[in-house]
Amino acid sequence: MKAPAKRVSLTQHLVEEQRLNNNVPAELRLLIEVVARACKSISHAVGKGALGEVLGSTETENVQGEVQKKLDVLSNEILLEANEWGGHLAAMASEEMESFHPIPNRYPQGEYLLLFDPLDGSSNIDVNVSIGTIFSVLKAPDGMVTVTEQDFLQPGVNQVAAGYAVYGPQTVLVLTTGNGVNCFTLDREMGSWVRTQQHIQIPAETKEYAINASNARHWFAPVRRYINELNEGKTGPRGKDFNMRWIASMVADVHRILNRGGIFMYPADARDPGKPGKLRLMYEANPMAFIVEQAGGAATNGMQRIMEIQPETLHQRVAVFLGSKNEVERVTGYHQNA
Ligand code: P6P
Repeated sequence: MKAPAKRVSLTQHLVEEQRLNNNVPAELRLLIEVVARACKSISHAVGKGALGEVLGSTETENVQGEVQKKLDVLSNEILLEANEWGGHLAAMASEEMESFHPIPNRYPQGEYLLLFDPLDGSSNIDVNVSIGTIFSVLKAPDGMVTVTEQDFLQPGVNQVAAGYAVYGPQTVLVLTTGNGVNCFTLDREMGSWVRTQQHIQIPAETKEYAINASNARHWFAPVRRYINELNEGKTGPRGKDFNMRWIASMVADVHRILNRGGIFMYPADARDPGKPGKLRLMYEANPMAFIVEQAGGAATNGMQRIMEIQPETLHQRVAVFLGSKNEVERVTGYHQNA
């Protein structure tokens, strides 16, 4: 009888990464393991649903002016409490908090900055559709003593790690530390993350696209041209039919694209010409761009690589086109040549 494949845990994977690529020093390994443990706790809370009295909204709004779901607040608290004491972080920033969260004086300050969207896709919580956590890791600037917001404002190419968890039919954790993308599935019986996919590669070609089509009348010309060509299918310039998916949960849409190709788009549009898009650069677009590029895909704001954008504010928004390289390059070309 064939012996079962050896299961590799997240910890073993991180130790192997350090040995092979010297890109996961002990403090970073601790950081990633603490975040992964916090995602297990969030998955547990999410999984309770109505039984856990965690559904529904609070009476508060976050810095984005969005009504906070109870699970938004709980997930944020889980990540803050899990990461405060370990000595690996200098500070944290979250979609749910206006300013960054310094490590309390009673704990040692580390050399990393952690940014996260604690629960992405909140509008799906109460209807039992996949949601998730997105995180990005930067190194604090050399010589930094007291953290300021400016220390967070680094381009995405400076990320040393990025990942997301999807709380869906399975709970999975997708992670890059700069040497490819791996996926871990939560073994709920053992409470451990088990590596289930190695070096994921996004197909360069695809027949699937993701965009909120209800905004079509607001799109600018390059997006209208690109989507119209997809919708013309075999009879149009693309010469093949395309399919559309929109889960309204970035983690779920990106996970599908990572596994079978596709392009995810949240463009700027005429509703608010001064607003470059809905998604946030520092803790949604940058980590997802890092993961997608490490998986052989591409990620732009329509004009340039997302990871080369120099941030100006912690919660700034950005247009997002990411996924299968050939499609992202095509729609980016339409913008650049508009
Ligand atoms: P819309 C969730 O609120 C989110 O930030 C992303 O996860 C998702 O892709 C997008 O917004 C959905 O936006 O406008 O379609 O509801």
